[in-house]
Amino acid sequence: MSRKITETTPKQDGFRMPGEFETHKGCWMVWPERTDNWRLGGKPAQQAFVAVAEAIANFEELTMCVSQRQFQAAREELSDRIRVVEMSNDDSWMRDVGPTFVVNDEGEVRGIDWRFNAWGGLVDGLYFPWDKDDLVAKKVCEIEGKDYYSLEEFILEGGSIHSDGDGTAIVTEACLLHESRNPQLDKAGIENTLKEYLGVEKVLWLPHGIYLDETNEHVDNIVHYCAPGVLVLGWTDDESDPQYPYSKAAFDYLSTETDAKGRKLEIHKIHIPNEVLITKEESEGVDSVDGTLPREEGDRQAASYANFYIANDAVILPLFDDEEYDNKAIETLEKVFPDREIVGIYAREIILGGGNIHCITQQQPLGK
Ligand code: KQY
Repeated sequence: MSRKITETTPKQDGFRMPGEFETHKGCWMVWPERTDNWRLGGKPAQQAFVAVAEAIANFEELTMCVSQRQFQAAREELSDRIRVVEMSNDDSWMRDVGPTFVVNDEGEVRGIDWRFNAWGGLVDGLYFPWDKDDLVAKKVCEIEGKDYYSLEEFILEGGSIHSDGDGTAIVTEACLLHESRNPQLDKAGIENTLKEYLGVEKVLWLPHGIYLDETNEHVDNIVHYCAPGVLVLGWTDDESDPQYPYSKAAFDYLSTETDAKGRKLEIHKIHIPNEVLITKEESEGVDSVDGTLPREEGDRQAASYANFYIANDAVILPLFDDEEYDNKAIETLEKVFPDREIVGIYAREIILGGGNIHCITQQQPLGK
């Protein structure tokens, strides 16, 4: 049985969002099949999702949510250790549509069901409608028997927040203050909601995320908390790249800030890959549909190595077949995570859909 909680907040009840680096019970994903977002009927993306799911399943439980239409195909493609459950959906971004899990000191786990509007609703959302996706968080909590906090009015995607599990959250102004999310609230109102629901005392506000990120620049594409006080930051040395002022502003801000516990932040720069541009063939493989963001030949993708997933004992890292930067990203993460295996997955087919490995996964903490 799951109970929907509307009268209290996680902070009032003694819950906090743990860091992704804390121990997981498992991970949730959704199977990709939208032909107006994924090329060739979703087949290449499905293979990339299988690679991610199997890599994660080496370290923790993995549940794949699949529409009725694709259930049998997904079941065939995935190994038996992966649980496959039927769930209607509008697309496959579990980070954003799934619950944000919170824990208390006794190890009880609850979910948060934010409102979801497909990254901007009727202002600049990425597809219409999104009603099935808006039910995913609640359904995951029901399946797991977890009580969940339900926000009827507050729009938020999981990829737009990171928590250090120790009192600090990090977000971008570009996304959280965008008119398409919560225009009824000012910055202080948004910050207060984050503090109440994530159980944090301090919110760090980066001005921007990754250039051309169609989510209005989610924080999970530019930085990643690796431990309390330790972050990786998507970076470029090329001052003529439009990404440069975004990353430089983030670096300058983080260099002078402290977290909720008064720590100075340890920042590890991780260079973005060379430009990833949609090819003619890739563009032609995507159905063109009114109301869905087009995927045109030559469009630059918001590719970043910061969009990795921290699993139990491993980091699942997107790679781009980039001779200059793939190995450097691996080396940086080997230093930052000496006790975890760094598992690289060729992720071009995922970034072509508008996100990466972190965006398609959602961890469920172990609790007790
Ligand atoms: O979190 C994300 N990066 C999701 C992006 C959605 C893209 C839809 N085309």
